[in-house]
Amino acid sequence: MVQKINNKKSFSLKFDLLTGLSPGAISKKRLLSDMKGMYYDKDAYEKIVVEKDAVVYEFYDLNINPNPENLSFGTTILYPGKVGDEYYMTKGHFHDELNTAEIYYCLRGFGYLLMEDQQGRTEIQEFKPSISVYVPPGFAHRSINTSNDEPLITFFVYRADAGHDYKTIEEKGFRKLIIEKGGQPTIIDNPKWNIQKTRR
Ligand code: M6P
Ligand code: ZN
Repeated sequence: MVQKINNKKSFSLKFDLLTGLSPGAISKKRLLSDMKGMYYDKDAYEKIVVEKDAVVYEFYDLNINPNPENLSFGTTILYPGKVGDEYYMTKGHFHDELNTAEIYYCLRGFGYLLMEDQQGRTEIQEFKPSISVYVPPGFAHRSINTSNDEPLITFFVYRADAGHDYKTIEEKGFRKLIIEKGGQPTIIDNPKWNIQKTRR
């Protein structure tokens, strides 16, 4: 287990502006096979995942001590691609500490941050280079890469004890999806939004 970074010592860490990768840390990778059930077009998913279990995104968890006075940060590199007409995206999550915010800063690429609170309110902000996005406390959040040929690279910061609650999103998904329609990113209602299960 990598030793948790304590609060006591400063440190610097490079994140490459073009690739988002850090020579000083090991990224966590999410492959297509980690995204089962996350895409609305199940047939397209089943077909593509057996052809090539591609890396959809990778991100850094620096193992910062999860206490409220600490901040966790890093980059997410979301690669270009689609499952059917749905763009590559992160899984999306609420925070275990629900009322904690998150900040994103887009270094490269184009896409959106899809957000949804427990009352079903949806907020969507555009990512493009130099844009920062504020995720209010209480909102689940998912990055979506709408470029066909370059990664969406964002830098994120959140309270180190926030934690990640994937359950609600894995069970129900987001109410809205962003798909490619007529060659353009298009927001649609999620045809598979699952209202049977209890909320978190
Ligand atoms: C962002 C941050 C991380 C998150 C990562 C991957 O970079 O919000 O906390 O882990 O995206 O997204 P997810 O956890 O939803 O797979
Ligand atoms: Zn988060």
